[in-house]
Amino acid sequence: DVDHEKHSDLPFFDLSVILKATDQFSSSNKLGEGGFGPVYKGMLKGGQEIAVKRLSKESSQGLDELKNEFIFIAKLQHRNLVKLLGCCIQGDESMLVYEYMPNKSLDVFLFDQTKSMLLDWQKRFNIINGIARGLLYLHEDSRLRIIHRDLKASNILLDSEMNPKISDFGLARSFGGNETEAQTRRVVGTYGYMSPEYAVDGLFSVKSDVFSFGVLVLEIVSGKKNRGFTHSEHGLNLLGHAWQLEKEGRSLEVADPTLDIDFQTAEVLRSIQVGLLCVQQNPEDRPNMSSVVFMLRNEAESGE
Ligand code: ACK
Repeated sequence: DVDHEKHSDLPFFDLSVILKATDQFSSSNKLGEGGFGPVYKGMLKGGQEIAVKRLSKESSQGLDELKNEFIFIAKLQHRNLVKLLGCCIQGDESMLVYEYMPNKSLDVFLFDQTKSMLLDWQKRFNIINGIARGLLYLHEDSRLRIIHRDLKASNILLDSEMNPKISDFGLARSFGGNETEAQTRRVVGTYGYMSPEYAVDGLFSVKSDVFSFGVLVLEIVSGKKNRGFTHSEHGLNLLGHAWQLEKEGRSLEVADPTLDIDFQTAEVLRSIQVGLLCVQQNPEDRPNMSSVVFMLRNEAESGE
């Protein structure tokens, strides 16, 4: 498996190194607020740029989430997962240190009018594919078998070439053996991306991640944020629109029609169809991630 390389020696950074790299967590270095605390940009002595997730002291659930993230992500290496460089636990400071992603999150790109123009269809399709592969690795690699549980546009980071990397493993859970489904009383995640069975009954499985992935796909194709349980309706509108345009022999501009995007019909239709399959009400009707990757790849290769 070329995507997988083992994390052999994950370093423990000295607090003084991190303080220096982040300019003592100065406010001008702050990237934003993450699940369990603020995230700062920094630079190591050798020039490598880093992002430091610092546990905020008010966050009671935070330490659990930080540990959870460390335990899970330390085991993983894949080109579509954000890379953990190490951690720093000293005194009352707990931090995780990541490679810095210069293009921030997909959320920022997708829903900002000027930035979204930079996302042509090729890039969008590459992002959809990358997320699918990262998720497939989490779900089906026998060493991992991880459910992310909080897949959403703001948890997808973009590298300098606009390749997507899944981040934020604070809520991830692993499932062992034959176990495919679990239930929780504390429903955590993000409304709009949550599958109905998870939002209503707290039931989660790989299929709840598949649902969130479907929402993401429809958002990436349409450039529009989804809210609530109207995804399939939204997706069907898109699909109908795309087919209509195709019949009329016009180029597809499924996203904002004011954007001048050169859409490739087959890939757009395929992506919308995959998105729609993923957001079906019944978890058993949704495909697993290997089918998703297969369906997407099929089209990408025959389209070339
Ligand atoms: O959407 P953003 O700009 O990208 O705001 C969030 C914020 O920190 C809280 O999660 C950003 N962020 C998180 N990890 C990284 C990273 N490795 N590189 C760059 N930005 C990051 C994220």
